[in-house]
Amino acid sequence: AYKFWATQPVPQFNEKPDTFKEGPLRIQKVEDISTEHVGLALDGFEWVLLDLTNEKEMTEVEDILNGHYVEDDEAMFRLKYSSAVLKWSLLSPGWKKQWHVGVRVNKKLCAFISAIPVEIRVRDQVMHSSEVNFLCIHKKLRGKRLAPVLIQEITRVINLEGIWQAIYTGGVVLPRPVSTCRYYHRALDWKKLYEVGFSPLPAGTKEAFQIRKYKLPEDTATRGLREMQAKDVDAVDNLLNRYLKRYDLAPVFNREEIEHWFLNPNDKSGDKVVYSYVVEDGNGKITDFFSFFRLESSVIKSPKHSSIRAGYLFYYATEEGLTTPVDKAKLEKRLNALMGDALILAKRYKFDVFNALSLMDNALFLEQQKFGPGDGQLHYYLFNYKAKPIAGGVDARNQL
Ligand code: YNC
Ligand code: MG
Repeated sequence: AYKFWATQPVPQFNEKPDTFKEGPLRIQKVEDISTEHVGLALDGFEWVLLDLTNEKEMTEVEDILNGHYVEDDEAMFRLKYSSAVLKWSLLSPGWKKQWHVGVRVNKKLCAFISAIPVEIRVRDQVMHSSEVNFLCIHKKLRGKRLAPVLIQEITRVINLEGIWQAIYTGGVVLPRPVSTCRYYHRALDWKKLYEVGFSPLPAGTKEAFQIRKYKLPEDTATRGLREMQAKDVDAVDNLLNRYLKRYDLAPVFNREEIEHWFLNPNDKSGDKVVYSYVVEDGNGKITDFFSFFRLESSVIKSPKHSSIRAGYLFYYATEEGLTTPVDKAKLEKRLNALMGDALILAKRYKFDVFNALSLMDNALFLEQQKFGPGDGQLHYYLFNYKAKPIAGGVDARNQL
């Protein structure tokens, strides 16, 4: 098992994680990294770089992902990436064209893998790192050991930039998760979710009861809540980076990243990708922040609906979590107030469902806000960095 992963600088399953000495597994120099492509070993296949600022090439990436990317176990839904979402997630600060890697055969894009530069902190260690995502192989080319070749190629081009670590996630179990989260879902349009086969009708309940259960107020309740604006970037930068120190695994954002990840401009359709809110108190101080992003799923089998519009809880922060010591009851109350408002806003913006992972402080509100556990798990991995298991760690971008 794990013929490929056994050869990589990742902790293996036969090791005892509580004895891990934390740090890199392999030390290399840029001079030692090959400047030649990894061999493709398949006739007629060639490496290409995708220019995602070019509309035609962006469409090619959209097409391969929309046809062949992640599905649920029963193949009822498949994540659907608009160019606006892909621009947001792949053209983030410091992006490099060399990290948007494809394979073509007869000119047709048949595989893709990508990375963005990120700063990640594991406990006390802050690292210039990379986040690898959108590994995708055409359905007809599965099982041909192409994935390890793509992974080695992206490793090579990341290493050429002097970066030796990566964070990545997946639904599959590989050597060896540093953290594992569960997906939770909160119905906003229960009836539609029921019609597409996403939400069941629990035994002994009626449709009307379910619809009533998930009904939300029209208006938000938190005083001082408003949309985040450009003038809030410094305050959010400060608040969020302080709040993220609560966790053992977290990104460190710079100002430019705060702007990018939370103030993304509208796409052409006028439909925003990321929704960010702050709470401003009477003295003009930003005390709270939350955000969520939009990602559709194609409904593969329903005659009535073709897609689900999902909101994903992204980052949040509150001064209530930054007192010493933290008053758990106050934090819980505040997060419930904020998340209740996030749900109301998501409903207002016509989302069908609101998703969150069991990370950060989400355990404090998931149940109360009527989230239910999903089937899906998300495993977090670190490449070339051995770390003891981490609970509640976070890089929320990995939901993309
Ligand atoms: C996976 N998701 O175990 P062993 S997530 C990593 N991530 O290797 P083949 C995976 N490895 O077991 P196929 C993986 N899935 O022999 C499978 N593998 O050691 C391993 N699905 O290769 C697998 N996207 O080519 C096995 O497999 C080997 O043709 C088998 O292709 C797999 O983006 C895949 O779920 C996933 O498109 C591409 O099934 C294909 O089946 C597909 O025979 C639908 O591969 C879409 C999908 C994955 C989403 C994601 C994160 C990717 C992270 C990759 C690892 C990055 C490491 C860090 C590199 C940078 C380092 C620096 C610095
Ligand atoms: Mg393959």
